[in-house]
Amino acid sequence: MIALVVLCLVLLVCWFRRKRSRNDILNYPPGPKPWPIIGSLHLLGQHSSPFEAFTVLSRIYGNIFSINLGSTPCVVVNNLDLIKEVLITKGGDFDSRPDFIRFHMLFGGNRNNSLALCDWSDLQKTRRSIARTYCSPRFTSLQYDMVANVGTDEITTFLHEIQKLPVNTPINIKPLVLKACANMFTQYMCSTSFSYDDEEFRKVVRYFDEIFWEINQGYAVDFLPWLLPFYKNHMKKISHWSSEIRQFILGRIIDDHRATLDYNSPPRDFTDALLMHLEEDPNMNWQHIIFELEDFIGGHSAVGNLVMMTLVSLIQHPHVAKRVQKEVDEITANSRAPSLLDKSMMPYTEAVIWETLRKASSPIVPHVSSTDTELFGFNIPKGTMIFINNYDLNVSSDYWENPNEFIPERFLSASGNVVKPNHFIPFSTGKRTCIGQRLVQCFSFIILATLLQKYDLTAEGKIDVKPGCVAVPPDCFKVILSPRSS
Ligand code: HEM
Ligand SMILES: *[C@@H]1O[C@H](CO)[C@@H](O)[C@H](O)[C@H]1NC(C)=O
Ligand SMILES: CC(=O)N[C@H]1CO[C@H](CO)[C@@H](O)[C@@H]1O
Repeated sequence: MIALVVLCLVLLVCWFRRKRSRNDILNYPPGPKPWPIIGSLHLLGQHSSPFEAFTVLSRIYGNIFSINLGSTPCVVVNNLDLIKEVLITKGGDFDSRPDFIRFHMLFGGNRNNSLALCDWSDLQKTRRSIARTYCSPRFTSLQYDMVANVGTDEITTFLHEIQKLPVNTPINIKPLVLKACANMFTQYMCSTSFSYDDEEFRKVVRYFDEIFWEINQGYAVDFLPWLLPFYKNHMKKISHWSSEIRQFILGRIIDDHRATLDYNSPPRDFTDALLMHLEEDPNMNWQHIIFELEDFIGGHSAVGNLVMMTLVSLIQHPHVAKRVQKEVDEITANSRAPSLLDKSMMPYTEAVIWETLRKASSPIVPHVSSTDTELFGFNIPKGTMIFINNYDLNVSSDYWENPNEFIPERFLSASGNVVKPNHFIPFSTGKRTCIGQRLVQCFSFIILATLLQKYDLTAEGKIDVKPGCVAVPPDCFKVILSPRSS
């Protein structure tokens, strides 16, 4: 008890000290007056997503405002000009990431091990450049063809597995979708895939998905680190997931690869490229390789969850599903399976994925200023957390016609090509933009086109998805698959 009181006093003192120091800053962005200890966290609690709260607050304080979350000073930017300033023009001043304890737990005790959650460094530059060739394969490149082949092979297995499940009754399809995605990723990046019945594989795919959900959640402890003792079990669970994943990747993927690596031939895949780089670059160590591979293989959960989100869109909008089916029927003449190479001729299907991403408007991982800087005349000290409110970019009627409706056609030009407006940045932009976006588009397309070619999709009752989030919970809604009659 005494300890608690002392703790509170210390926190209060810190709070007053900090408040004074932030008040001393000239031209700091305006914002709500923080409460002791919790800052303005309570203002977020009243909304279904923090980004909804940010949008509401921006109507009061303007497009750039400050807010203290716990003891962390944050600035929220809400319009396209400001967002581009943070991500592109001044990208170098805002290239750090938040220092949440959870992020360290997920990556072997140091978030710098993670590509997405580390601060910027020369190492990060190197890691991004190795990843680019493989994880952002360009149309018509060797890698793109590999992605197409891997997709086609895996989808055959996936359909086979689906056919083992009952039709016309609600089934738990997410684990299958995730396993298909995981195999596409491991086959493409590591030339290895796993049986759907493999118990270790099943477990690791589940852990990856738990982590993906976890990263997409906000927790009070992120901003109130002194709550940590109450999260002890949670943190233990997180490090358990990630250490199991690490063992799997080492034991079932890397060991084999290393044994068969031929330094005199071109790399067979991403894993080879990483291992070869280890020999050449003194700044790269064994840990970095494992973590980088783990990060990228983990990308499959993002794809799987996006596929699930898109299934929700299709179930909620049967006329959209019908149009996708029409497109896939026409392109395949009902005589073969769709493949990645059909994508450029199936703009509507692609537009459905973009529209799903728009509606989900998943938040961009927060950035942190790595130096004292300024934004449109406001001073931003080093260490300020910057929230990019891309939720506003998706909801605002300044940017979209009928923003609340699901209209894939908004991404189609008059001549039927896919067009994305400049203000649509679901993968962010600039120095720390998403590296996996091309793989996302390729693999999600293949899975969705294949499912829709074979099945009508429905669900029992209404499906609820969390707003402002591209993740669905590890245990989520069920889907009814009915073989198409025509
Ligand atoms: C639905 C799918 C996905 C969405 C919506 C998405 C979106 C994003 C966003 C918004 C960022 C933050 C960029 C920034 O801070 O400016 C990001 C970063 C990143 N993404 Fe993705 N992503 C997806 C899938 C993937 C996949 C499949 C991979 C890997 C194959 C991947 C790899 C990365 C990496 C490595 C970063 C960190 C880059 C850095 O901080 O330097 N993402 N992603
Ligand atoms: C992470 O990397 C940055 C940039 O290199 C460095 O300043 C920081 O101290 C590192 N953090 C940890 C916890 O190692
Ligand atoms: C206009 C529009 O589509 N708004 C959506 C933006 O994203 C949030 C979060 O997912 C949705 O709730 C809105 O409907």
